[in-house]
Amino acid sequence: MGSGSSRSGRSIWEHIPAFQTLQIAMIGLDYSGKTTALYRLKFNEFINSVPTIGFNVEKVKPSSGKAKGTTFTFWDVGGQDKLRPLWKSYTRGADGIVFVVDSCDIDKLEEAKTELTKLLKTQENQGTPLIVIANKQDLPAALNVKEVEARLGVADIVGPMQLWHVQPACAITGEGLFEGLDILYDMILKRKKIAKQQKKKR
Ligand SMILES: Nc1nc2c(ncn2[C@@H]2O[C@H](COP(=O)(O)OP(=O)(O)OP(=O)(O)O)[C@@H](O)[C@H]2O)c(=O)[nH]1
Ligand SMILES: [Mg+2]
Repeated sequence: MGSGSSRSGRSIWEHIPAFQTLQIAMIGLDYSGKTTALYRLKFNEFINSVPTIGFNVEKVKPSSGKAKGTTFTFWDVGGQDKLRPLWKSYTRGADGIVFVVDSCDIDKLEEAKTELTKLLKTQENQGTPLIVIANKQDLPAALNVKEVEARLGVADIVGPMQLWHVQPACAITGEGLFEGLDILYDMILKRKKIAKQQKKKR
């Protein structure tokens, strides 16, 4: 086995080594469903949440999918107005950003766009893989994933090299959440691979 290979025989750049924990900042406006999503990912059950004042932190280890065996530390930060200035302390240095939106609330989507734009303007967030969770897809009033993507104008506000994806989900049932996590994992791997190649070139 050559250098750069793990015990499984795969290149270490095809998965995250078991000893490495990925840091994920989960943000978004209040009432979008972040804490509901966090507990669904952690315990695989619905837990009724109250508005988060401050943050919640949980380790999540998927038992299937591409990210199986990888440990993610999820930082779920409260989304109320007065808490939003704190977001950047969590996104700084994160391996991935999860931005949760309520797909039913058109006014709040506009506000979410403003906040996401502010956040992505920060140089240090521009390269971080981003997954937008178009949450509450179970509700009849929910905009579909394409409409959410268009209203947020994600393509126009991400950094030039930023990897991103918009994932439809329902945090109550968990539908779409682990698929989203797998996609985020893939983007994080891709980014690490690119960073390694660039380092080699120098
Ligand atoms: N129908 C439906 N309701 C949801 C979904 N996800 C969350 N909710 C509900 O939305 C409300 C807000 O959910 P939270 O998870 O507390 O929202 P949050 O983003 O953590 O809010 P803050 O902590 O204030 O930032 C709760 O009543 C949840 O039960 C969903 O996918 N579908
Ligand atoms: Mg919360």
